[in-house]
Amino acid sequence: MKSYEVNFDGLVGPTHNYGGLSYGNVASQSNSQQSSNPREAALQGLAKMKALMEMGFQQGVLAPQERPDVAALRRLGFAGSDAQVIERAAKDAMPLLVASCSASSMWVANAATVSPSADTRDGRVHFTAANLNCKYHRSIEHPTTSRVLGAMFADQKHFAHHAALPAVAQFGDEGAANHTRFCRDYGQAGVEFFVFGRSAFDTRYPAPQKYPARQTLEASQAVARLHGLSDDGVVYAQQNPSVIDQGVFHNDVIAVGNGEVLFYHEDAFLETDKMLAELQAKLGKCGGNFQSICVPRSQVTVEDAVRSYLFNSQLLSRVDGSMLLIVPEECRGNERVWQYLQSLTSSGGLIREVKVFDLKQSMQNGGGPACLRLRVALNQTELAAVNPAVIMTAPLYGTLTQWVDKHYRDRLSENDLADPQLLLECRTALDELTQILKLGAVYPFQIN
Ligand code: SUG
Repeated sequence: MKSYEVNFDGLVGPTHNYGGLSYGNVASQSNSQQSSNPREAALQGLAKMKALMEMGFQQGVLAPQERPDVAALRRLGFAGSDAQVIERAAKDAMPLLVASCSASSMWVANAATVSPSADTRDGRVHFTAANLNCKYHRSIEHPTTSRVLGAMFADQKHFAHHAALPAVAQFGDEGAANHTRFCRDYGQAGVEFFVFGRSAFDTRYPAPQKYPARQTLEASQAVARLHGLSDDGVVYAQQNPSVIDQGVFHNDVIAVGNGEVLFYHEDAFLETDKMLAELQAKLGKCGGNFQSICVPRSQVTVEDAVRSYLFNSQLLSRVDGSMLLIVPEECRGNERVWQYLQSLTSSGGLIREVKVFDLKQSMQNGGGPACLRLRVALNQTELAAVNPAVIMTAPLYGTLTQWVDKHYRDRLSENDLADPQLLLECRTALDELTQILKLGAVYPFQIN
């Protein structure tokens, strides 16, 4: 049976703004307080989805979340009507209002970890929503994430959903941003590669000194257990703590893999040789031929990687076996990175083409092409069981761009977040969206 890697991209929500909320994420901190353009952000994301669909890749869309999150503000003690809750938060605790308005769910690489059916004990596709508990504004995503994923992948015969791990730092889980799957074919058993930043319980593992390590070894292990992965089908590796301290807050800022290939920076991991040997041996047992492409620091520094987001690219397999890299415009703007990419594609290796996308609105918050997508490997039967309204088509693209044009503002600054009208605009837009994507009631304002 044919199998596919389907990319589900996060649709940018109407409150996209630069809140400076992510300590350790250089772009989020350096663009804090700038005014944003939510309409442009959403259209840039949709343009990428459309382009991939037109290139023949399977493409889906994942809905944004209800923001401002009034229910979250109520949990923090703000009371009264919805408008009063917002007004009081704006007056007494602006950082909490900003956090409750973040459109951060757009970076769906952090929504969940997904294991394809070929890897799991019960032969179903498993999803674990990420608790994202390192940052308050992201820790409030998982309940809605679970409802949205449940509405997209509803058939329990094929799909199993797990609630987020316990919401404590020891189980910090950032989802697929630290998870890569290697395989010969999407429908065959593969090797799931979990990268962690620190261990919560084992002091032998070093930890970064400056910025937080968001993913723990124990969280990765728990997800592997929940999904019923075999020991032979899993490799754990530690991210180099010194790159976390240079702004590599997720592994997908310094490495990307797909199929049999890992594309990574020389400084990305600890004990790299041991890790590569384990990947090679385990993928070999699945009939695969593991290959790695190491980008040397002499050609691209960690700083260049963080600025350009070279590794936050999408590595896509084409039918002829060659690979394509989807990179953000910032890679073209960095001379050394662009030179490296030119030499990579002309070297006769696996990666033959680079396509550049303008995702500046998202990039200014530290979210590149790979952050914006959640990969779900599905066979034909499973793909047919997915809610068809979330699969990208030319008509859906048209409907969604019209929806964005109708509902989104083209400028948003911190003061606008206190506008009670924004809440009404967002709810009207999202109510319409749940009808377009046939999700049913998934948002707190639709349920309570
Ligand atoms: O979690 N930025 C996100 C970016 C996530 C990128 N995802 C991956 N690398 N997979 C984060 O740091 C910034 C929000 C703000 O500052 O307004 C933010 O949440």
